[in-house]
Amino acid sequence: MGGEKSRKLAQLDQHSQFVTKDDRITSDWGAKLGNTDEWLRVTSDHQNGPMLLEDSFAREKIFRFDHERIPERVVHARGAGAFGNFRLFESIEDLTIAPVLTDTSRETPVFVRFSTVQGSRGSADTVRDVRGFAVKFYTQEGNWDIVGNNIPVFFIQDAIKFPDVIHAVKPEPHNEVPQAQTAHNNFWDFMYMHSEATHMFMWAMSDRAIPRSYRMMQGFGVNTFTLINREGKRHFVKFHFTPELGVHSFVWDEALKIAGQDPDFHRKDLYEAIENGAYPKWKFGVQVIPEGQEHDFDFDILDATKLWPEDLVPVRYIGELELNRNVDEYFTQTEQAAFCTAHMVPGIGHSDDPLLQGRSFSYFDTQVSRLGINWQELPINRPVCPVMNFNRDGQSRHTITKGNVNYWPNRFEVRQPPTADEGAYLDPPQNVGGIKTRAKSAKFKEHFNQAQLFYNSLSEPEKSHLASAFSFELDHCDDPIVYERMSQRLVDIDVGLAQTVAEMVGGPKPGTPTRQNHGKKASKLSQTEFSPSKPTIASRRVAIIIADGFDETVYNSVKSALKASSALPFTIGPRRSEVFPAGVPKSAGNGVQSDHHLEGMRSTMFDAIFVPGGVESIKTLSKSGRALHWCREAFGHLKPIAGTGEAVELFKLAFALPGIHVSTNEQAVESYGVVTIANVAPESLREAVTFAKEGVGFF
Ligand code: HDD
Repeated sequence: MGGEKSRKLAQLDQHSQFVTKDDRITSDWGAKLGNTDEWLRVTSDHQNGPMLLEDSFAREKIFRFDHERIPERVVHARGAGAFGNFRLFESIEDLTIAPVLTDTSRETPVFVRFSTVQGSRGSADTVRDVRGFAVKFYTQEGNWDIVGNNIPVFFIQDAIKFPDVIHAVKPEPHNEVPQAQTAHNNFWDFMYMHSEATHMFMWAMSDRAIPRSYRMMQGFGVNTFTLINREGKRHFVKFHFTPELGVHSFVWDEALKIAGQDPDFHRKDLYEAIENGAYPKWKFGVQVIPEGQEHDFDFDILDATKLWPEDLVPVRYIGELELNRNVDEYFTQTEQAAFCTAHMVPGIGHSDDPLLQGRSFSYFDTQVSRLGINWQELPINRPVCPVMNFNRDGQSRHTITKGNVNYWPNRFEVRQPPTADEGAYLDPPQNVGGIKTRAKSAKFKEHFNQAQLFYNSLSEPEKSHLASAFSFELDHCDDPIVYERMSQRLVDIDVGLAQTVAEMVGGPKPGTPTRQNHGKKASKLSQTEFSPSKPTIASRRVAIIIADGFDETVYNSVKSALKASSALPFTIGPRRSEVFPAGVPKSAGNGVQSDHHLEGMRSTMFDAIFVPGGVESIKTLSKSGRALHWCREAFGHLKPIAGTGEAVELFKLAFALPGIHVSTNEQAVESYGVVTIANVAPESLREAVTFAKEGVGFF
């Protein structure tokens, strides 16, 4: 981030309080308190008397505690946020007058909040769900919010359906079950009854809904916005964020287990990466369609259940988003952060996308219920430019505005509306005609073409994961009408998929499709197309498993090689106290302090496993069911596994599977992601790390 504080961070400092040793406890009205541990009461040596209502210090403490919670977000309640910067490397002044998108000398401070949609505030991070990707740009012309997701389309076309889709996905009303899951009757009932959701549920069943990290997912504005240039010409636009680290997912078994083992996995991953200086970055791009060409497509460009295929409308990458600072306090910063799709700055505008227009009402309204009418005055939400108007008063108003008028026009001509030259927001004239009715244009009625396009464009492993996801989800639906109908619905996407799922979930043999698969594919829909520009294991977590008698030379060289590649090595031993290498007496100070023990952590917390040799160490690990499980589970989750020397024997035991080869000499052998070197030479160690880095599935 450099030494200099962004405008936003400097502004937040004005509202921050630092806790120091010199502080003394006071009441909220500032009076110093000598005892905050005992309620004032009538007492003697022999008897405890009643507590006194008079103790307003005690009452204040309890009263404040009683009111600590605010309503959680009705959707996207579970989330994590961080600060960063947006840098523009190419001006798009041909399209917009917004300096955030034209001034390449600027750095715009941002706050980004990632979230899951369905679960409540305390739910697990790794559930199958869409992820929110909300970006607040604190521009010098006002706050600009892109309130997006990691999936480019949405379940519904019209905002009026939002309460229905959210009621259907949230826990069922009679018993408030299940928490943070799509795997239940009501969700799939709605998906069937509402065929416009077909495209989106294909994405939601794909690997996109179980991201490895917030840092490894795309962000999309989803809705269609407009850009307005100096001539007042409008272009339709979609916003894209593409992660530098590539797009990666868990496998489902892993996501399920982590949800129990470490419900804060994504939150911690983001925090840890930023603390370690592995600042996540995304390229920022726009897809643009000039006004006048909006009818040239076989879908309506204002329909949020459709994407704009990149083969038709390429993404123009113009900037970069970097997150580089964790929040200081979760509540005041992440929980009180409030986004709104209506927050736009001059040069950026709405479109007639019927989802977007409804959203812009909803966000404003929900913030009032969560945070009160003066929510935009909260430090995290305040713009870095002046806010001047005659909106006044309301609960918890902070700003003291001096002067004796609070209306416009006024005789003093204070706070006049700015001219266009002074940077006023532009509403370019738009020709609007039609019939007032509750209907949308004809192209909104087509719901299957892009669902097929998405499915056809996936790689074979992605397709197979998708079939497994449907099989899992519909297995959790116990109302036959739900899984039977859904099995049939899939026929209209792909007959093979429908057959596999119907068989797994006990649906009827799928009938004839009402439409054939058009067979078309598009680029940039499969996540396999988003490999990092530079392959890297930076910020990846690698477990080094040891027991007493491990090979210290190998351990040290692999650990330092991993560190040199900016990976995060963790030593896992049979206990968290010292573990002793071969050839040293077991006395304090001779060993290695492990970071965790084999029972305290599981393979699911790591991206890769390395096991150094050592006769005694491998003997112990080979007898440990848990150690063997670590290796097998990591293998099952398709993780790179490497071992040297005697570790080859451990792997032979763990992976007694046909087709897995382990090395018997000094050559590194890679078989199904397992890298082994039996007779290790120091130079091959470097090779092992390089091997893992360049070839064996870290990316
Ligand atoms: Fe929404 C929150 C993303 C449709 C109503 N939404 C919310 C958040 C994200 C999205 C990322 C969390 C923001 C944060 O971190 O505080 N929502 C989307 C996307 C949509 C979408 C990408 C489709 C393109 N949303 C949508 C509709 C409506 C809402 C159609 C209502 C008509 N969304 C809300 C809300 C929330 C919200 C109820 C809950 C908390 C909040 O706004 O601040 O107003």
